[in-house]
Amino acid sequence: MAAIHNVFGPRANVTMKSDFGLIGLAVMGQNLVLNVESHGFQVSVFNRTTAVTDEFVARHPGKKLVGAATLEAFVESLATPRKIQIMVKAGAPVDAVIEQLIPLLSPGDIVIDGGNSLYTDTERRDAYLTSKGLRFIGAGVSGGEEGARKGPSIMPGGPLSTWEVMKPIFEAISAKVDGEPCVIHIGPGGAGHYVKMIHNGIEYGDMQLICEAYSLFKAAGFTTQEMAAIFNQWNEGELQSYLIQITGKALEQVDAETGKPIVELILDKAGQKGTGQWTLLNAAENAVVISTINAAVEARVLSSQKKQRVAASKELKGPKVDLSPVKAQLVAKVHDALYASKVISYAQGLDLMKTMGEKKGWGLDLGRIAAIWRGGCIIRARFLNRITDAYRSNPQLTNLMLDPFFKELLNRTQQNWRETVALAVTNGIPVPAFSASLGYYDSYRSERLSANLLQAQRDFFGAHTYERIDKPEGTMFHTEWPEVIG
Ligand code: NBP
Repeated sequence: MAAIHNVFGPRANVTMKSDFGLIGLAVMGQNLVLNVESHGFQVSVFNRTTAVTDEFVARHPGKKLVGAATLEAFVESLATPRKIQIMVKAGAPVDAVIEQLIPLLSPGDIVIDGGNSLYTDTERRDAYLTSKGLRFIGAGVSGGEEGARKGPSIMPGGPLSTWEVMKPIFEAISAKVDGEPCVIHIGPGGAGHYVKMIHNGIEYGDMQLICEAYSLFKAAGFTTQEMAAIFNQWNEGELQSYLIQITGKALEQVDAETGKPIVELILDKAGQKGTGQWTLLNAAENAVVISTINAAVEARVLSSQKKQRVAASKELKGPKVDLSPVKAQLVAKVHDALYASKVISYAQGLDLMKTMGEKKGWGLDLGRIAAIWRGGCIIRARFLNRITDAYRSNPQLTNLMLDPFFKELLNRTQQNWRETVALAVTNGIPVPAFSASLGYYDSYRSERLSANLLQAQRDFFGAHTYERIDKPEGTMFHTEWPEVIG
């Protein structure tokens, strides 16, 4: 028989089957295992590199962990129907693990992919595993290392009947807010991973907006400690959120070697793993505007072009930065710009989820989705309660901006928001997400846009026709435009 390492003693519990199995003991996998185990479940673990399994099990003596050196031993150690969560690097590794598992499993066993998989991959895997008589759940798990250990927000997609089997474990290990678990059945197929993708897109937006606030404060001459105090104070108010909280803490952190704020020593090149770009592609495919998230993804791209930026900084001119006349009012102005832009970012993300949910027939409940983001995940924030309330009072809400609470918020903050964007533009400070959000807001609230001229242009060069404001809707017209030579 293949090796099974059991912390209870040589053979004491080998016959006792585990409630749950997890494959992939990197940072997320290890922490999820400890979380599941801490709720009274016995967990079997497997990692491609066996030394990692050995080391992990050895580091946690006395816990109900069963470490397996082979997949065969791992599968054999689980109670049926088996519940196996894969937490390996997204992409080809997930398919590789599934291929290895299939011959070892029995009909009705459940495979859960808890990584950041592309929802279309999840749909493909769902169909494949179903054709093999197996059950599949594609679950987005948010909250990073800490969330995985203490309670993540979980977004599972798949058949309702499979969710019912997994519900006790998922509800036990998820974060809780006001006694409610931060996990619901999102919908069938790829719905869970899709919603996790949107969550990540919104996370990109939130992070970029905070960084733009920081760049304005920095340009105005606030010290890093003063900025930390601003974010700490904001975390006590309407903007209270995990990302504001960690921003304050990050700004406070001093480098042991130099005594300088660590943030000021970190190279300004942002990384990304792809979920933001997936969100952009999906928005483009569905003709939904997510300009704030778009700006956030593109800001990371431009940041990564450090060498080009350094060269351009010596060639391309900007204005002289002088925010001193407004420094005293800047905190209040930027606060409102951040809050309003954040609302726009969520409005856009929710619009995309609504559009895709309807197209795919997923039956997404946007209010309940916002509710499970209140705890455990990176975008957890006080104002998510307001989104839940908005969709509870009007499940058909066309756009979050039109909910009474958010409408009042935007009406109240828009002047400071405009002034912040104007100050940034006048001083040459890039605020692509603040300004993209404002552009969306102003476009959305415009009764008449400049698309009349655009339609004229289209009809001019391509005879694409147009409608008229003084004729019935749907009646198309074409003008014989003058010929243009040269
Ligand atoms: P990684 O994404 O860094 O993946 C490392 C794990 O994948 C290791 O256990 C590794 O085994 C295993 N693996 C690889 Br790589 N290729 C494999 C293959 N062909 N067959 C079997 N195993 C393979 O781990 P992570 O950061 O814990 O993330 C796990 C998943 O959770 C990812 O999808 C990630 O996007 C998602 N996620 C991560 C976070 C986070 O904060 N890190 C948050 C939310 C979601 P080895 O030890 O043998 O190399």
